[in-house]
Amino acid sequence: MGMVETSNDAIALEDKYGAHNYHPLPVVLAKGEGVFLWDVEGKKYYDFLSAYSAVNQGHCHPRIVGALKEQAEKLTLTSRAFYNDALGPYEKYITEYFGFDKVLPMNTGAEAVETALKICRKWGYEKKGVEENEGKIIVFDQNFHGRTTTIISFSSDPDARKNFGPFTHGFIKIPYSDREALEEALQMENVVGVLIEPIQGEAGVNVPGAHFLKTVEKLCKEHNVLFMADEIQTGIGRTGGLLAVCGNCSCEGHCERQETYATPDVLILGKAISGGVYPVSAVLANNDIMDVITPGTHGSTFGGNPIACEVAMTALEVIRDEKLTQNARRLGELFRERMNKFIETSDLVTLVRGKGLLNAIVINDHPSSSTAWDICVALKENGLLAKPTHGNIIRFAPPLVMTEEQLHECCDIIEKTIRDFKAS
Ligand code: IF1
Repeated sequence: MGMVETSNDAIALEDKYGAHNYHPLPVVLAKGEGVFLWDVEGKKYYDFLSAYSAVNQGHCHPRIVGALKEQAEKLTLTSRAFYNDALGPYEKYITEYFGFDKVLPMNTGAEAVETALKICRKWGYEKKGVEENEGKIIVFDQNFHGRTTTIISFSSDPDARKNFGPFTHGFIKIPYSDREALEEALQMENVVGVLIEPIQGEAGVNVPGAHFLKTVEKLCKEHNVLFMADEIQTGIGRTGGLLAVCGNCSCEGHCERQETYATPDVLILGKAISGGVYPVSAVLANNDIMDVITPGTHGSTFGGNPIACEVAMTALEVIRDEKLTQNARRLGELFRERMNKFIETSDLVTLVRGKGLLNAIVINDHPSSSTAWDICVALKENGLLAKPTHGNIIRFAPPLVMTEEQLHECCDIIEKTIRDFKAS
């Protein structure tokens, strides 16, 4: 219904009728399956973005789409004015899956972050005894937590903030992965929480110091402050652990991460929690924190709807059944190994960094240059889709269902494209 004949038709329609809040790569996708995408003209691509880590389970995973279709023919939405038969089982499933007492179901990532901020403030006033409206939450430079007015109030990205004021007060911004700065900020009055991405995605896949997250956990405990982990992009197997922060990774037995495990007080999830099939997000916490939320203090029309519940349970089952966390860890190591070898021979790429299958390469050009973008256009011509984050950094994040053989083929494409690349 309403499909377009050509890619150019689609681009023209979006240009004329759609707000210009994005500058997409010039490719129009019409079909997705596993690690592959096809454009309107039928050209096939490897997906190396995974819709910013929402499609960890691969495009149109049959089990997840099946859950969507089955529930859609039964009951789609009741609102929370009434109970439904899907929400309770989902709440039990997801709280046991991640090891928390309770979940507050929402829809988008930003909504989940906003929910966590509200819970943290309310906890600060009602449990920690901070004076109402005086609560402060520590955040980090180069953070990305969404696009709502409160969230951009503590963004350090001028494009995200310009002319959207006035902003929400109560946030202290400090350098990422900086223990001294965190210790100093925690000396301040009325601090009620710390909000952190375990790896900063949009900032260019900034991986913190090995023990930094453990330090955040320890210092938050010492100062009776809530440690809130935004795992919307890093969670659900993406970084080679079930979560980037904490010990619930699904590798059997003791791996090298034991000593660096950190368990947050508040866990924020989104994106791949539904495998990219449906907007689902969630905030998890234990009873002593979540019980500040009482009837009428928070809500959402679609939050916890039956489709979201069935889709999310299936999407999380797939992560376990197909051992996608372990696959991400193994393939991530292979990818960085190949890229590091390639970097020795290329003066266009200076660095590869990341964890699991959330990686980025740094292009040896000024952040304001178009080189990273031009390389992504060349990659597209060669059948691989990726997009720069900031300026000269290209993020590489394929679906976690990728095979070793496919990964090597993608590395071949990336290396060939960059080797043949001539600055325009
Ligand atoms: C865009 C990237 C940006 C997120 C983390 C919360 C949210 C996101 C760690 C909000 C969303 C998306 C949003 C999208 C591009 C992408 C993104 F980091 F993933 F690349 F922008 F920074 N926390 N990230 O990554 O979730 O409300 O979008 O469901 O806004 O351009 P959302």
